[in-house]
Amino acid sequence: MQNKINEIKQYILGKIKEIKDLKEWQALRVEMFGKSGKFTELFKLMRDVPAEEKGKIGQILNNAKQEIEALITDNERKMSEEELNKEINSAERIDITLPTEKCTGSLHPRTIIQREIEEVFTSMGFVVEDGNEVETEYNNFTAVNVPENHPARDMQDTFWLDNGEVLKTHTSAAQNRILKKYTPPIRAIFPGRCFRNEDVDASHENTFFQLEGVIVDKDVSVGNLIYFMKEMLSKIFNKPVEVRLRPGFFPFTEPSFEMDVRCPFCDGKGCPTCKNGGWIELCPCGMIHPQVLRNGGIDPEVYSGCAFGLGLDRMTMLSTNLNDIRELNSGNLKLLKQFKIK
Ligand code: FA5
Repeated sequence: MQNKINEIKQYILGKIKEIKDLKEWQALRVEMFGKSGKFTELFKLMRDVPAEEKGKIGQILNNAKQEIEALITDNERKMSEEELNKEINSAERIDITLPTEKCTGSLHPRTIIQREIEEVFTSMGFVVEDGNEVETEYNNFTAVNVPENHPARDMQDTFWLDNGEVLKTHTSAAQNRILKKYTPPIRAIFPGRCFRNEDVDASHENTFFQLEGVIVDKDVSVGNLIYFMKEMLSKIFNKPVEVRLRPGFFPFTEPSFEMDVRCPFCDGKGCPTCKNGGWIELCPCGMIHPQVLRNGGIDPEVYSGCAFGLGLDRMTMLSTNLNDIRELNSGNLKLLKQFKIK
């Protein structure tokens, strides 16, 4: 393994002498950390390393990954600055005095909520990532600890493509890519469209949106999760909110929780929105399972993490007082026109 790591380092040292532009640095990142990248393959080999050597080799591998990622990121930044400067100084000019077409649309209410949440999290140091809608079975299930034949797959039956890929059932499908892309400390949120083979009703759609978040660092605890969620909700609802955790189950978090928020509309006294219970079930969450960290090339002996998966349609319904999720996908202009860009 050590030899293989050295070989890759030598290869990179040779390669970087030839790199001329941003595209080539980006290609090198994919070559190293992409789906069948040289490093990705090395991480797969970790499963064959004898247990007593796993810690040491894992550390060496992680160090090498961090070193190379930093080198690539640094150069990508420099190159993109250079390319931007070139473009600014080039003869290409946009005539900003040209008249534009009159724009009469408004943002979809879900987009407005998504952007508000993104703004709150970015102000707390999170990056916003994108996920694929068509995903590999590995990323959607296996990487997040839902192996073949696990009963949790039944709860997320989805649409399978002929090539064996799936329409992603949850934003957690992006976790593995994100854990591999960044070196801890990681703070990322990733909104996206999800699909499930569901019986559609007022609160369930076959196509819906989630917004997921992960935090990975040394000594991350449930306290971090509660802090960030309370901050976000207080800003969205414009007042301090109270949350509570109940035990839950997800194969990719251990322990797992369901987070409820004290009803912001009646302050917990009971109203139609909280069905008189005083609490609204808001988002599942938990501490990232060590196996999920390992699958993402992160050593769970050194780092811990927490994750949450917010239903974006649910948040939109809450903040607009809509009581039927189907309205959000209906294209009903009478409804959608009521929401304007803030
Ligand atoms: C999940 O999808 C987990 N991946 C969330 C998670 C992430 C847990 C990270 C722990 C850590 P769940 O199936 O409960 O969990 O969906 C999360 C949210 O998505 C739900 O609370 C709900 O708001 C929304 N959701 C799920 N299914 C649907 C559906 N069919 N229609 C509309 N919203 C849905």
